Amino acid sequence: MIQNKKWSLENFFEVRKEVLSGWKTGFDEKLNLDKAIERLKSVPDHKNFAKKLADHKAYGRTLVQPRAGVALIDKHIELLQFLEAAGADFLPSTIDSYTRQNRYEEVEHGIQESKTLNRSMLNGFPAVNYGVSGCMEVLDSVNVPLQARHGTPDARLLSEIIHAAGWTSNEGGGISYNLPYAKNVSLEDTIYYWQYCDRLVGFYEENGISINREPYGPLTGTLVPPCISNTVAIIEALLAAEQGVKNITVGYGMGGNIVQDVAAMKALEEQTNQYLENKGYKDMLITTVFHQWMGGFPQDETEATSLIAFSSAVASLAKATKMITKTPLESVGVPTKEANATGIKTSKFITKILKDQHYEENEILTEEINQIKKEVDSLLYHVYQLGEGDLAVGTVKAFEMGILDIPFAPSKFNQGKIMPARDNDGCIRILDFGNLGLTDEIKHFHQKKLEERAKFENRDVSFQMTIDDIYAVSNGVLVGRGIKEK
Ligand code: 8ZB
Repeated sequence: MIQNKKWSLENFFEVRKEVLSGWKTGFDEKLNLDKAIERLKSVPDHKNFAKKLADHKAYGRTLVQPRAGVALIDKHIELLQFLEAAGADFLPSTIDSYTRQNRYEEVEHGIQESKTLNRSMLNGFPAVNYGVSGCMEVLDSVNVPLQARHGTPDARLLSEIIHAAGWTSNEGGGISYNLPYAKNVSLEDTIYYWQYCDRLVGFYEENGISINREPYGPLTGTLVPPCISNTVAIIEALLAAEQGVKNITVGYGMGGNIVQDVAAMKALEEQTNQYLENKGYKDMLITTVFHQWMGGFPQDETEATSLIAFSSAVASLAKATKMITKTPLESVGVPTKEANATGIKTSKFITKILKDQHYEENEILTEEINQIKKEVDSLLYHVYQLGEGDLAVGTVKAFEMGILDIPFAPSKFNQGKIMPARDNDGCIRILDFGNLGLTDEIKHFHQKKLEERAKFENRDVSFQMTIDDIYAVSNGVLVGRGIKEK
């Protein structure tokens, strides 16, 4: 059984041999760790992801970062330079889906096909096939920090390659890059794979190099109750810290009710720090990331841009350190570079305007913060109980039993029994608790909130509310009332 215990270097190096044999670029001499340390030390501070986050934590303006990635390296560099010029504070390289599934032969075909057709036949940048040298070239072509963003259950080789190339941030985690992305990969396996990725970062930290890690906050991006996503983020932060990670950005996907979103961000930051401290992890630097609306987008490009602006206002008022931007083409698919730039500019304009403002404390906000914290405490209490004190054991058992449960996740290692719905103010609540580890008091609170809505809409609390809510925002309303709004 997997345990939440820091890997010895000996064990890490043993597994590393096997990891580097996973594809031909894994044999690169640039993956020699002395060389990788040298390379990482040569990255200037303004291109170090962890340092830029640390510098801006107290600055006030929420920093913006898009998603972006194409198959051909020249085109990818062109794309990133274009987005940097549009104002991106951080750059990504969104990794293609074949790489995410370690299918490097198919990636090779995709690259060749893209060359022949002169357009990207992959939905992201295939970092593993380009190897350390290719990834170095990308970093050397831009002037802001670079992060790999993906959705990879086993990202060990990918992580080795990007960090050795000088990329100073990696997104993902054993839960958040498994349950929302895969069907058949066990949680025990992915926690193990991500312990490796975190131990690699821990190794670099021990050698004086600061690298940022970012658990993927929004999970399935569809009506995820804040207590679920915050709990997963805190677990992944704790698992990472155990392996020696020091600089962590915890994330949250916008829900749509302003009070609940601000409350979720505050609760997330405070409880992440609190749990890390309680478990004895020292010298941690915690920042936050707010994801612009992750659910269905309106097709109309101007409406989509409005939603991006609204998301930006909430992120700014919540004082998120960073925000991931969407584009006016979200409902279509992978965006053009122009649409991507529009997302960045729209977002950045709002974050600059709102730099000196924040959402004032008030009674409703405080209540919502306390509510979320209570729920997270209840879930984490059960996780630690199940693991008899071990977080990794507890997490595996909790998902097995549905004590932790992510709505709408495809994985068979997730029960998928819970059902969310909005209350009358648009806050995301829980309609069906499945087997969630929540107290009766918490359950009553959610039931009461949903009954208020049912009464207002003159219908029963039911799964139909969930369905109506899923489609609401793309139709220009937050709460799916089951009627056509004027
Ligand atoms: C879970 C994240 C989904 C979001 C965007 C989607 C969606 C995926 C790319 C991309 C720009 C890419 N996304 N791949 N955006 N370039 N290669 O991630 O549109 O918003």
